[in-house]
Amino acid sequence: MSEQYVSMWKDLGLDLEAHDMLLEVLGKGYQDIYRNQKERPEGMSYFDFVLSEVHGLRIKELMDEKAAGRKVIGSFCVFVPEEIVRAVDATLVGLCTGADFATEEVEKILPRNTCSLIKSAFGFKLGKVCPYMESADMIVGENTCDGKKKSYETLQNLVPNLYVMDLPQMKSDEGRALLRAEYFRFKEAVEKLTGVSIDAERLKKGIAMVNNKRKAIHRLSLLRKADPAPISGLDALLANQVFFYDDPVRYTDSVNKICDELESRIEKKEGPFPKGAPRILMSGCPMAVPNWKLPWIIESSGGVIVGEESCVGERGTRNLVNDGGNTVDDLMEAVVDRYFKVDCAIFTPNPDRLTHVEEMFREYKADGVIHYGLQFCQPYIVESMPVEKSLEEKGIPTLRIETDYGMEDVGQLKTRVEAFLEVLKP
Ligand code: BJ8
Repeated sequence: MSEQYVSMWKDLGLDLEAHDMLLEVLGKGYQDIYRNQKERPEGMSYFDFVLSEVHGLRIKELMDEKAAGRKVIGSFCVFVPEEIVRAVDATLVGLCTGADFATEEVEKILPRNTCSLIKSAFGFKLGKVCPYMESADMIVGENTCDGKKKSYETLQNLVPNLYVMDLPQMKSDEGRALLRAEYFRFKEAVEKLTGVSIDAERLKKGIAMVNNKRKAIHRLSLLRKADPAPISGLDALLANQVFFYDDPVRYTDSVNKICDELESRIEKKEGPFPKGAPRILMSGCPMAVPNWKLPWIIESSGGVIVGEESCVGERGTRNLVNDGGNTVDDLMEAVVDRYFKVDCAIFTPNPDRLTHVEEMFREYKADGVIHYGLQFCQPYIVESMPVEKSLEEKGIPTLRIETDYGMEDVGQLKTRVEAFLEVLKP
């Protein structure tokens, strides 16, 4: 990324030296993992560009929006409803949580045995290297897992603009009522932040924009049913990750263009992996940029990932908001209905997730499931056991992996993944 952004980063209060280091590591990781793949769809050049400008041009766009009076809202969770943010002409961005940074500093204020995702958010803040966090006018935390919920009490002291959204833990009528009340409270908060009052027309527009984005990425997902899969899991993951950063209209167009290309690849039976390569469904914790470790291990060992049962994947993108209502209240109810279906492991009990993993396994014609749990993530690690049990009862091979953002366990993980892929071979 070029010199032209230095003054912007300085104005945002970034630590330029640390930020340079981060960009260097990110660039190298991207080169090694992404650019070295074979037979990538041409349309992925768009995502190469987005990634190369993720702290540059995209931040410049956000700064331009702010200069024009629009607001930027940062989020850590797919429960933050983008439709409501769009309805006030604000922009929702996912905050950086996919890499270790300033770990020593983080462990002075959070226990060492906190999951990497939470530590990463704090590391980017303490290390002053996340331009998204620094440009946000409001940062939304959500009471999901205990780690996040409690760490927001500490984050409150580090950022001036944290808004905490309460979330239900049970799929009951009371749970839905809580989500509904919280979404109305959030609506009021963003109206206050922006000075824009949401009417039905605005909310409908927001819903349409986000629905279109979800339709496009879901179209891409469905194309991965083909054998050979027309796109690698790494590239599909990247498209899912960029979902949280990019301009939504441009993103939708770019994903649809790739889908057109993938359709013609499917006709020609082309793909980055040979027909018959072991097909993997990933399930578990979300993988934020640049967390590509496990997918890279799987695909460099000859497996192809054909789906992600994850918030950076289908858990985050399945289901659209019904845009048929004509009043703000009707449309808000539809927003609540859509998000209340998200089957995050913070819910108890959470039987829908077990059903979805199995459905996805069958729909994407996978040969096995790899469950990815971040170390110290209680909800997903505890739930990985019933997931494994229910899959194995149906004869579906499953491998449970627990890891973090460090690279120390790459060799060991590779050995386990290779052995699993061997079992899946016909
Ligand atoms: S809806 S998955 S994005 S909460 S990995 S921080 S759960 S200890 S990220 Fe999530 Fe929303 Fe749920 Fe999705 Fe806690 Fe686990 Fe860490 Fe996690």
